[in-house]
Amino acid sequence: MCEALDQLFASNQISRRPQDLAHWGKDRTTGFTVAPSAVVFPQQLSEIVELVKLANRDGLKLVPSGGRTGLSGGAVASQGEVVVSFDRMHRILDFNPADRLVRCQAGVVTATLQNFAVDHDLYYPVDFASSGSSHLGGNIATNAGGIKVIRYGLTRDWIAGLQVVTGSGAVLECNRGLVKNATGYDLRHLFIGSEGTLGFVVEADVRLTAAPEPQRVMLLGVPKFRDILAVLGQLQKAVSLSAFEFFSELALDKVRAARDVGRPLTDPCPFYVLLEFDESSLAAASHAFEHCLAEGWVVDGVLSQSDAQAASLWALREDISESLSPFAPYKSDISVRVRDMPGFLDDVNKLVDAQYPEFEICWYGHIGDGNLHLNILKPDDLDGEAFYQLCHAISPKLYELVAINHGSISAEHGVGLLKRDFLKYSRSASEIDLMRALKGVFDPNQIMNPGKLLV
Ligand code: S2G
Ligand code: ZN
Repeated sequence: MCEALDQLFASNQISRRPQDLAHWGKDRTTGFTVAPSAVVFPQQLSEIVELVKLANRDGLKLVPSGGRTGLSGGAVASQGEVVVSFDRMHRILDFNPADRLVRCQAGVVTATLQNFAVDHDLYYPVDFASSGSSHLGGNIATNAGGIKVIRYGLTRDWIAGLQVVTGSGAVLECNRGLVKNATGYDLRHLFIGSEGTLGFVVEADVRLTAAPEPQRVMLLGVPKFRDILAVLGQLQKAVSLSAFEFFSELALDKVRAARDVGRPLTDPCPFYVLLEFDESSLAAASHAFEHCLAEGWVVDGVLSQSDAQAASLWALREDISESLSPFAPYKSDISVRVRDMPGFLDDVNKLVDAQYPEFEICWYGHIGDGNLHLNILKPDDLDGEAFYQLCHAISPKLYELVAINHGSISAEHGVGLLKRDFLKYSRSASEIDLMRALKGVFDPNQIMNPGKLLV
């Protein structure tokens, strides 16, 4: 046990209680051992700096922990690491309307930031199902995407400044909220998406934008997977989409069962598209819908008539993840360029049908930005470990298809522990070597989130 930790943190800022280690030592990923040696709750920058220096001196390994909503094991401590929770660094420190910048501690919950923006007649557009629990620091660590990427981009696009503590204890103030800054490498963008392997994100300058005009939601029934892209093309020509999501009938079944809600359309349909757009372009959206209907790409549809109805339609999509979790799904979070989607979809479907004839396969995701979530549901009669091994063993075939399409084996959930062995399907050997070299520059003693992203 490291006594130095107890000198650095007050007794109420450190725990070795088994229930605390079990709680803070993991995220939402299943299948990995959870075995931290301690969890600490820093409350200020100086404690993090001293902790990093202590870790370098005494060989401690540190795992950053935010909202613990991760899905690739990025915040799992399985080998005696010290979990560093940002639960107590959760304040919004400053807001400047002239710059539309909010200075946040890493532990600010995403939804808190979203609500802060609304209270100041502005908008923070990065949104996803777990925003009520996820921390801004974790969103930055994985460059979180979510449901509005098609119009607003990803977390990376909204971070104007970052305060980080590197793995060697240096404090960096990256970019300081500037719009323009042409003074060399933008280190901010190295830390965004680094999954806690280069250092800690401590504070961020977050950009806000003008609130969108009122939005309308359409939910369409699409019989054929590949026609979803024809519908996307038609709608994109007609309106400015703020979201273009899809999900399968099986996903809807699981949400309906979990939430006890009715069908959105009269009859079942193999796939559904949920799209959102500016109310002012309703006529154009309706015209595009009629065209899709005439082409047979769509067989039915519903248009939100109220905010409440829009929210209930969105819930059918956003509740999928939670509704599937009782089935311990083996998750894939893959992306290809939208132009490559049709052929990729065909190939993946052929693979999935051939490889998993006996498994229930659940499709959903952000097809508008090329991101598919493929969840293989664990059969009741199959042991979890056996199921995981079976799926993990077949993953290379799926990732071969991703590689052929120059896609990503992890579109938004990060690599963490779960996808680490498959990084080579998306990144070249020279890229991986350079990432290892960068890790050595920022974290020379390999104390930061060991085993995640890079082996
Ligand atoms: C989504 C949420 C996490 C999951 O619903 O878009 O990113 O379960 C997912 O896949
Ligand atoms: Zn997603």
